[in-house]
Amino acid sequence: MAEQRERTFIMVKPDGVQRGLVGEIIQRFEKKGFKLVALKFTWPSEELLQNHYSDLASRPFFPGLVKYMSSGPVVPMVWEGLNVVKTGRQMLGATNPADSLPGTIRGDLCIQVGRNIIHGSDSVESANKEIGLWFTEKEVVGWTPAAENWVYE
Ligand code: DAT
Ligand code: MG
Repeated sequence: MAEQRERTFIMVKPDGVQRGLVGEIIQRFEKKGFKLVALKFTWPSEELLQNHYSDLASRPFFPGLVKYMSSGPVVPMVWEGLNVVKTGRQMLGATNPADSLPGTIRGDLCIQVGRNIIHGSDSVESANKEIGLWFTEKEVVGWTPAAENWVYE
């Protein structure tokens, strides 16, 4: 079914990598039942991040955001599944960890908005833009997990 092939762009930010939280974050999406279809480890340029966050270019925190995001390696990923964009955002928690509920990634693992460890697309349109920005078509891999029929009825 096409709805099960919705995709979202998730990225462990430099603080998440530096703090050794990559495995924990991947595990949450894996355990939920979502399917990993792309992943890399890369130190992004300021230019890529300016493009990634172009919607926020006029905000006062934009220069600091780009500096923080380009301060070290990140782990961009693409996850696939039913309602994965919306559910992924719920799994991340609110933008400001002070407002993120316990049980969410930000609610459990970080404290300040400027060090909130993870990015997740906010709509299917942003997901498509972000996936195209960070991955080539070939890097996004179509496959069928052995457990698929135990995740979806
Ligand atoms: P989100 O990452 O939840 O989609 P966003 O797209 O509004 O949130 O902002 C992108 C990132 O910018 C966010 O993860 C952290 C940073 N940011 C947002 N609002 C901020 C603020 N008021 N002060 C500092 N950093 C902020
Ligand atoms: Mg956003």
